[in-house]
Amino acid sequence: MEYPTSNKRLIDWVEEVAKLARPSSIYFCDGSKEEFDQLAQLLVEKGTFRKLSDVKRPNSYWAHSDPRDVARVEDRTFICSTEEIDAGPTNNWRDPSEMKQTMNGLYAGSMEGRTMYVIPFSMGPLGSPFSKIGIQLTDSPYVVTNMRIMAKMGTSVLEQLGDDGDFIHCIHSVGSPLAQGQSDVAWPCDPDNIYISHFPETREIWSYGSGYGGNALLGKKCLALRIASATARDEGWLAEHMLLLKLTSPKGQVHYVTGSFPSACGKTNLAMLEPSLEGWKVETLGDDICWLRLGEDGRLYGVNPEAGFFGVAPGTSYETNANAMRTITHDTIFTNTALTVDGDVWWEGMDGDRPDNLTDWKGESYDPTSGKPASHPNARFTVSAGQAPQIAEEWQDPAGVPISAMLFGGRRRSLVPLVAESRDWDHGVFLGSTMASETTAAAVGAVGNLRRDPFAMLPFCGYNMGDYFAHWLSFGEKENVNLPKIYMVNWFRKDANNRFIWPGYGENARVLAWIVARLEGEAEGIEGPYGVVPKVQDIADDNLGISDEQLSELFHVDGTELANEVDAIGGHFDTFGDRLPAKLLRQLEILKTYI
Ligand code: SAT
Ligand code: MN
Repeated sequence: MEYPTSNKRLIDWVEEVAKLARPSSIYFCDGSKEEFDQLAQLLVEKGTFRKLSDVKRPNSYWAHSDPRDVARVEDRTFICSTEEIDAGPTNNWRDPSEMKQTMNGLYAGSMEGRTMYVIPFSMGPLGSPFSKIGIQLTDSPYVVTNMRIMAKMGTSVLEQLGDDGDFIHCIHSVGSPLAQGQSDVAWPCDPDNIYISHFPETREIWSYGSGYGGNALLGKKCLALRIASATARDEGWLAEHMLLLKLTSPKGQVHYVTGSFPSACGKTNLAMLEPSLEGWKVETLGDDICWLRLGEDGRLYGVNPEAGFFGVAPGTSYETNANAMRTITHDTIFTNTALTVDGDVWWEGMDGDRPDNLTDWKGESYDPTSGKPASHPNARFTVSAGQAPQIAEEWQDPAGVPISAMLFGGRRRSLVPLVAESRDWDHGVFLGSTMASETTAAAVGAVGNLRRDPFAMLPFCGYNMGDYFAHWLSFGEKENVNLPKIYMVNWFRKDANNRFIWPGYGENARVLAWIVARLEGEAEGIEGPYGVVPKVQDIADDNLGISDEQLSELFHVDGTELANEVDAIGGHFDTFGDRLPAKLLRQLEILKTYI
C-alpha cells in the first residue's frame, strides 16, 4: 500500500498492528473537512449518527451510545510501569509485559471487517515547544470525527513529524470484529472487557472495548494528562486537569487564571463565564487541560493542548452558560442527549419547557412519567474551540500565557470556604493535595460520595501521586521564580435545607474580582485555616440577595468538622508512605493549630 508518509517507524508500527488486528483496510486521515463530511455520512448510513435539522442545528449530528458504554471507567484504567510503586497507591497497576500479552490477545483479529484509521494528531499548537504528537490507530469512525474536533489532526501533523520524528503510540479498538456478512450495530463496543492502559515509560496508550469520551479519544485524558504528566515530571513542567481563562478588569488589568476541578464540577461553565459584575470580561483559552512551563522571566506559562470542548450537556443553558449555548449552535456532535421530533437536541436543564415526543438517550421514545431523565447525565457535546464567540485571541499562542492565579476546587457541601488564598506555594500545594469532592456522573460508579481527588488529578495522574506532590513542591524550591498565587474555591456549600448557598455561574465573577484585587494588592482579607478569606462586604452587595447570615455561613469553618478533616487528611497522606513529601506533613501540623 501507498503511505502518505515515509516515516519508517510509523509505517512499521501501522503494519504490525494491522497484522495483529486484521482490519479489512487501512486509511490515513488527512484531517480535511471533506473527509469529516464523508465519515459523518458513513456514520449516518451505519445508524451511529443522526443528522440534525439544518435549520435548527446546521452541520451537527446526534449519536447515542450502547447503554453499557457511557463514561470513563476508572477501575478499568491502568498504569503499567515496571515497578508497581511508580504507579502509586491511587492507580490500578499492571505489569507492562503481562498487560501487553493480555491486550495482544484481545486485539488479535479485533478489527476484522472494519477499517483501521490512522490519526496523526498534535496536542498543542503545531510546532510549539509545548506540543506533543500522537498517532492513534482506531477502528471507530465516530472517534475520528470527534478527534478532528478535539485535536489538530491530519496531513500537517504528518509533515511536522517528518521522516524520523517520534510520536506517542496510541492503539484503540472498540473490540467488535465483524464476521463476513455480519451486520454492524450503531455503537460497537465490548463493555465486559474494557482496558484503558498506559505505559508511561515507553509513552504508549492501548485502549480496548469502549468508544466513549476519554476512553476512546486518546489525545485527551490518556495522552494530555496521564502520559503527559509523567513526561512533564521528567522534563520539568506540569500537565494539569485545568481550565484556562483570561480575565480583564474594568481598569483593563489582564490576568490569566487556571482552575482545577474534578470532571463535571463546572470547569466549562467557569471557563466560559459571563460576569454578573459590570465591566468585567472573561475569555476562554481552555476548559479541561492545561500544560504549564516556566518561562525565562520565572513565570509559569500555560497552553491548552486541546482544540475543542467535550462538555457536559445536561445543565447547560442560556441561563447557566450562554457562551456554551452560542458555541454549539452549529457544527457540533452531541452524544447521549435526547432528540426532539424536529431534529434538534434537548437535555435536562436546557432553557424552556421540555418538548413533547422526545427520543431519549437510548434511542427510545421518551416516557415523561418514567421519572428517568431523557438525556444521560454524562451526555456531551463535542465542538471546536475556535467557533466559541468568547475564545481569547491568544488561545493558540505557541508561547502560552503567563498565569497569575490558580484555583483549586471541588464539590464540598460544608467546611471548605467559598474562597481562600493560600499562604504560600507550599500551602497551596497542600490545599491541592488534600482536595476532595463529591463524585459525579463523569465516571462510572456512585454519584455524590466524598472522595479525595488531589489537584482533580486522581483519575489522571500517570505516576505515583506522592512523587507528583513532590514535583509540584519543587517549583517552589527553584530560584528566581515568580509563581502564581493559589486559591481554594468551593461554589457548592449547602445550607441546613440542603440548598446551595452561593448562586454560582455568573456570580462567581465576584470571587474572581476579589482574587484580582488581592493580586493587585487592593484588597484585605481575614486569615483562617484555609488561608486568607475575603471580608464579606468585598464579595457581596445588595444585588446579590444573600443574607449576611448565609454569607458568613459560606466562610464558616466548624471546629469539629475541621478536626475530622485533619484526621481524614492524615489517613489520605498515610497511603503514600515514604513517597509523601515531609513538607505536606508540616502543612498538616499548621492546619491542626486552627482546630
Ligand atoms: O474523560 S472524559 O473526556 O470522558 C470527560 C471527563 O471526565 O472530563
Ligand atoms: Mn475533565
